Amino acid sequence: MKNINLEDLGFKEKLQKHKVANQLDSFLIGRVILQHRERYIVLTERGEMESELLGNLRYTAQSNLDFPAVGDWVALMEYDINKGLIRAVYPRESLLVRKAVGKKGEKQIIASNLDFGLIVQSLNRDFSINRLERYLTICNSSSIKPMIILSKVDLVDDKEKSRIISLVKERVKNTPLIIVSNYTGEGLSDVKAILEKGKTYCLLGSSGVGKSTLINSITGKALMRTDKISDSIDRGKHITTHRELIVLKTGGILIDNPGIREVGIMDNGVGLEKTFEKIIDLSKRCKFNDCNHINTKGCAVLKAIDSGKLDKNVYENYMKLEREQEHHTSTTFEKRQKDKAFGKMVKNVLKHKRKDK
Ligand SMILES: Nc1nc2c(ncn2[C@@H]2O[C@H](COP(=O)(O)OP(=O)(O)OP(=O)(O)O)[C@@H](O)[C@H]2O)c(=O)[nH]1
Ligand SMILES: [Mg+2]
Ligand SMILES: [Zn+2]
Repeated sequence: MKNINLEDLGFKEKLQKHKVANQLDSFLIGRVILQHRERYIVLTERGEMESELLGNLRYTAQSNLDFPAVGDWVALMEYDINKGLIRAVYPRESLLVRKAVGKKGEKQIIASNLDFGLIVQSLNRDFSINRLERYLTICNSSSIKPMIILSKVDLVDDKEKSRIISLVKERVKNTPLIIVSNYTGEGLSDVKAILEKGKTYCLLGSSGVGKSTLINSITGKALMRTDKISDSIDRGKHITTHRELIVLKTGGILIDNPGIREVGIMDNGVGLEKTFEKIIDLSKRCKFNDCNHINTKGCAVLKAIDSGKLDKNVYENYMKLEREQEHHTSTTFEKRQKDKAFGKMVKNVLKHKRKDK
């Protein structure tokens, strides 16, 4: 099969420059299409290579962000037929991250070098406007263009369908919206039409919304495993277990993703600013310099809520995400220093106490 051309894989001129400037000429270049713990499948012009990391890469890595991820371009050498050793990760054009589950302040890579995030929610029961804004925030903070796909339209009536569509249009501006059904085929041609050659699209959304089925419908092949049983059984189960990059014959690169249960945001501020532009504009117009926009009398944001110019639900979701961002990102390093200092103080106090006795 694999006579892949690097342009179809999303290769950009910048990579070539980096290759020359960093003495990576003697290495092959490829893109990570699948990761399974420390094994990577890298697609190159010579085909797929099952690859591992060279020691240097492993030992110099400072955090999990330094390891290759699906979507990364890497420099590698073929040490045996279709076996590779990865020497370096090329600089990333974009990186989609979320908060690592259960780990405070730690980021987890979703995928890299993405152009678009395809946020999928199913119209029947997964739909949540607040969660949608959460996904938009993580896309916006990494300069990845979001697109919204509402799936399983075959499962809702017209009334419910239009209710959700108007809600989305009201809350989310300037973002393409496509309604699909993998069962009836509705909207599939619209999805195909947005996919451009050489551009990378990452599917994002909860488990069971039909991400993998959508890839299968688009390619017309059963490439991805999807759920065979009724999705009302065993809701907690993930069907897709790892990320995988698929190059479409018709152009475009899709990354399938296991359903995300907790979309913890790790924003640099840009994501929230872009997603909640209206609130940011209002807060800039607020006459108080140090306003918290929570309970100050005469606050421009609060006035807008009172007059109905700003939806209270939007405001509440913004505040929630903003608090979350503060909590996770008010530099982890600073926090650690603080905790350490605090820890020392406690220890000293305890020592003194003991002496006193
Ligand atoms: N009614 C209906 N069911 C669908 C549609 N698309 C997918 N399904 C069903 O939804 C279930 C889950 O589909 P998947 O494609 O595996 O979902 P997923 O988003 O990839 O799930 P994870 O891999 O766990 O993240 C399967 O039973 C599909 O047959 C659709 O358009 N309409
Ligand atoms: Mg799946
Ligand atoms: Zn204010």
